[in-house]
Amino acid sequence: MDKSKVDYSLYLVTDSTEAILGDKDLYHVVDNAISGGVTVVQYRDKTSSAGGLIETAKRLQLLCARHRVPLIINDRVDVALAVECAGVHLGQDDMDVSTARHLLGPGKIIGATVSSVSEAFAAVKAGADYLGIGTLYATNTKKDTKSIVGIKGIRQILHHLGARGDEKSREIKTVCIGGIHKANCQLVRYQLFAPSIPTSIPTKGIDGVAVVSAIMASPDPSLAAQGFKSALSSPPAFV
Ligand code: TZP
Ligand code: MG
Repeated sequence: MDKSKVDYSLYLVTDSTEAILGDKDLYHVVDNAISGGVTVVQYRDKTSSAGGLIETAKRLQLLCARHRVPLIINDRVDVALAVECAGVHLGQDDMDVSTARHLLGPGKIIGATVSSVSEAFAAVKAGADYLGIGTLYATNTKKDTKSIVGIKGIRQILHHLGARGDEKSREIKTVCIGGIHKANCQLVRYQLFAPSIPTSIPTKGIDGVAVVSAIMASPDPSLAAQGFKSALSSPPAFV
């Protein structure tokens, strides 16, 4: 995998809880979601033991490798190393990005959750490959979310990365997360994907949307992913 070529446009974060996955099979859902157009998969599981995480991650890694879609492990550098997947996603309370980089080496993807301009610059400096910016909208999927940054907050972070940063900040990949559904993703696209205010200042658009429930809880994850793909690639109907 060449990490510089990863397409972040539709980033699926898994959730195995009853409230979201229900009685569906995790692998079946992920397989269908990839068939529908998901471009990155993050395995996020807050309850399994290390052994359980590794077992599931190994199966997901086989599945994702078959589709040539990168698998990222949430929180756990040790699990990412054990299953030799594409990389890891770290929150502000997880292992710090520079230590993870030291352990994983230059070829693995490291993503970092950020909610502010200062966190974004710190993650870039520490060697992150992409930023998960959020929480965009309040969501039942993550009730302990630190801050709701909204469209305005995300635009501010993107603007600072694009205008004030060095080359690494300007080029870092970004996805937004939190409360994104098919119905609002065109608006998100319109407001965040391309800098919509004409300006001479070099600013940045977002590279993708990260979603949990809109795909994982769907009775038809493939159709749900296809819905995102078409919403993200067609111009919004309301402009
Ligand atoms: N981090 C910030 S919000 C969130 C995570 C993992 C959950 C987003 O879930 P959903 O169902 O797409 O709103
Ligand atoms: Mg975490």
